[in-house]
Amino acid sequence: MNKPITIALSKGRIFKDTLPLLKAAGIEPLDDPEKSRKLILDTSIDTVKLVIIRATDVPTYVQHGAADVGVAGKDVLMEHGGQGLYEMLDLKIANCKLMVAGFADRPLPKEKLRVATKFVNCARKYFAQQGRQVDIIKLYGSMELAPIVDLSDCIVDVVDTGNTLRANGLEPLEHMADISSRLIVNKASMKLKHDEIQTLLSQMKAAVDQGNG
Ligand code: PRT
Ligand code: MG
Repeated sequence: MNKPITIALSKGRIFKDTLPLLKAAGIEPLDDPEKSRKLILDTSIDTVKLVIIRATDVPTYVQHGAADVGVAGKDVLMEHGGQGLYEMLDLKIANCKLMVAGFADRPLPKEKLRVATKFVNCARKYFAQQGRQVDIIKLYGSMELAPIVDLSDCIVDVVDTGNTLRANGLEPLEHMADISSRLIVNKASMKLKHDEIQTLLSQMKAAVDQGNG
């Protein structure tokens, strides 16, 4: 019992929304990642550490067992592919939608649609399923700029309020997927640290069910 557990989290909305769920499992970080430069945080439980990394890196750490457990958006998981990990629990936090967005008054071209996105795998799969021919342009951020400067006809991005789209003259055009964050677990850890992880899962699930997310 009490084997060490490492949990991978990203700063910002996921960290903020995961805190109350971790607290329900008795886990409270001893440092605030928004203030500290530490990348590994101790917690109120000696054997539990948090690693603070980029949101897109969380599945990679968990896949390779560098973290036993992680919290990642479904968008990031779909893009990663999910190899080497189990998606165990919908935490119902950081909710948003994966969407195609563009100019409302400019119909999307039927052929050679130019799509700017950081979600290249999700976008390729979505348009291929519909038999639409696309050129994918990989970007790392500020996707909304791409149609404005005619780098692309549309973008694929996550949307919450839609304010960022509207501020740039864009609108959501097609709904691709509803997104929330998931608790993921390394496949080997699930066997080797079964009791510790099951306890964590059931405590976090109880908090999600009570609406603490
Ligand atoms: O920011 P960074 O480049 O480090 O990485 P990241 O953007 O992947 O991380 P982070 O922390 O911003 O997002 C983590 C996860 O939160 C994502 O993987 C999503 O699952 C989820 N999430 C929920 C969101 C949003 N809501 C969201 N609104 N991720 C990003 N956004 C962006 C959106 O694309 C827009 O640019 O926030 C901006 C504001 O959104 P609107 O629609 O409310 O204007
Ligand atoms: Mg971001």
